[in-house]
Amino acid sequence: MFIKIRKRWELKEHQATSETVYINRRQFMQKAALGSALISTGLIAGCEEQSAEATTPSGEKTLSLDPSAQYYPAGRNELYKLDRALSDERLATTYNNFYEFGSSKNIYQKAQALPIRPWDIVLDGMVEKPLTLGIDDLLSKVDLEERLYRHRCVEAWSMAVPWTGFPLRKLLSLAQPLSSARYVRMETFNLPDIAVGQKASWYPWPYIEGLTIEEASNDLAFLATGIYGKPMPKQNGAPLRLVTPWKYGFKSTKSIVRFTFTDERPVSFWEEIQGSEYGFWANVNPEVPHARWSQASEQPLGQSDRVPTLLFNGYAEEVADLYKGVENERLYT
Ligand SMILES: Nc1nc2c(c(=O)[nH]1)N[C@H]1C(S)=C(S)[C@@H](COP(=O)(O)O)O[C@H]1N2
Ligand SMILES: [Mo]
Repeated sequence: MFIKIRKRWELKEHQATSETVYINRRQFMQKAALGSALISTGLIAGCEEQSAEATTPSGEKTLSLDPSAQYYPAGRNELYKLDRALSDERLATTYNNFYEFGSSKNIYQKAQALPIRPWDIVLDGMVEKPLTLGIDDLLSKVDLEERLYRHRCVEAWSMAVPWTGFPLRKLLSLAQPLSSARYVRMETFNLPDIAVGQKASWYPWPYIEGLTIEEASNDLAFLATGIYGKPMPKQNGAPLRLVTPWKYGFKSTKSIVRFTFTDERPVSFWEEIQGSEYGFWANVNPEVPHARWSQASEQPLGQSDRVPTLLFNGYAEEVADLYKGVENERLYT
């Protein structure tokens, strides 16, 4: 029996607000029943201290198994500067949101079940050239770079991390989108036999998110394949995850399998669950509170003091122009 000793930097779950409080009582009871079933079969992780470097059941290190290890570390693009210290690597890779593996933050062990090879990515919809390509093929076609970005979860915790990846538009251009396409819709895997959270049928799986073509073409919109100079850990969205640092973290779709070009605004996972609280645009704004909490400040992982939240999470100069002409929409939820 291991007793977990909480470090000073660890956030207790109740100190960060949760996206899931909306769940109605019936769903909650189902969830509670599922939760206690998992506890009684010993499947709930988190009673012991674990290394961030994951190990497979046979004891091999997952990171050394990643066939893309040769690309890391990639050179840093110095254009992307931080106003704060980087978050601790262990925290950023063990305090996660990845509902496919459960709604607690401590899903990193369960996420190790995700098979990340072979991994095909489909580009379809309103394109000149629909295509499917494997992640290793994709990696051989792009130049990886490292960028230091802030990340702000709608729950009001934040981090600052070094992502490795490439601009989203580099991938999208491979499919030659039609000029009539206005949005790109992103989809995560759907593997309920592997991802225990996807057995929860009250969620609208698979996880869906969307951006306008203009947002997706912005320099900041990044597809990350790694973090901290290494291939992406599964819990952070291996092998390919979106990073849009001016938006709340739920926009940054993990473990993407499909990009679909469309002229209809995609309805995202969280929007479908609770559209009054989670909208399409979801740009960070300290002055627009969430329906159930303030967004004025945030709790950086590993820090005891909260810090003020910045408009567009500090990226206004890069992205504010994207929202000219749509000022009347709910841009900040
Ligand atoms: N597929 C998928 N992507 C997801 C989520 C998720 O539950 N499933 N959670 C989102 C939320 S709310 C946040 S804050 C970030 C968390 O990324 P991290 O765990 O790497 O910090 O992932 C986002 N992407
Ligand atoms: Mo989030």
